[in-house]
Amino acid sequence: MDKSNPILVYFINAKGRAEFSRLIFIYAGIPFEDKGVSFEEYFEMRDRGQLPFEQLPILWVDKAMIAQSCAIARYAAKRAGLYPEDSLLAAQTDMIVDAWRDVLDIFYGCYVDRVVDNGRLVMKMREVQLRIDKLNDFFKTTVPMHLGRFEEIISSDSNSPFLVGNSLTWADLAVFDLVCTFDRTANFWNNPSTFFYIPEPHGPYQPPAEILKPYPLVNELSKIIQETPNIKAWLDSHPY
Ligand SMILES: N[C@@H](CCC(=O)N[C@@H](CS)C(=O)NCC(=O)O)C(=O)O
Repeated sequence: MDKSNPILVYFINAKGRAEFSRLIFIYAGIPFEDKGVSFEEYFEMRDRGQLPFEQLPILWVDKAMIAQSCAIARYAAKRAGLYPEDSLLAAQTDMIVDAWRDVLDIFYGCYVDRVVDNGRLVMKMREVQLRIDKLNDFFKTTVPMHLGRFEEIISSDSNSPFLVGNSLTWADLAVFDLVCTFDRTANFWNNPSTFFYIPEPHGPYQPPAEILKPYPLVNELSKIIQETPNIKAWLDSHPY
């Protein structure tokens, strides 16, 4: 039995790869500590060998630590009752969450390259124009392909607005997280203190408008989640 509140550690003021797990905890009303760290604190943790894969997010559960965003989210989903008990349904939700991870990997790849520097695997920021070119391709190709697949998957069961089965699972929150991230009105696109901000004169970058228009079922699903009291309160008070 887990005793204390889990502690989710990620970069301060960033949705990034931690927001999905936050949404799961928040949706289910599971208290957790949302611990933001600066880049300096991250480097310290990394150099002290405290991060298994030298990256964030991590989750502390009592004295145990979990790294990797999907593993953290899966743990949160099981604890929240949002991970199906049926093996096949569970695998179908895993499929969506793996796609969530693919999309975020490509999204981050628009901003950074992973390179070996001094014998260490690190992220290196791309130059600004390349970031913009990659983001344009990303929004033209990667995002519509994935949203289109999510739309098809929801439409395969006309009795349910959800991706898998007939109740909300962590897979729905994964897709919702992507929808929120690619919303052009999201704060971070215009906030110079965030990782995703593209500085002037090239930026700020704005994702295309009405990204959900061709995907009415994904849109409907997002609205259902957005109107859930816990999620609504979180979004209304969202700091970043
Ligand atoms: N596969 C990992 C990727 C984690 C990852 O890329 N974390 C980034 C932030 S989103 C990081 O810690 N970057 C610091 C670095 O690698 O220098 C996961 O899904 O958690």
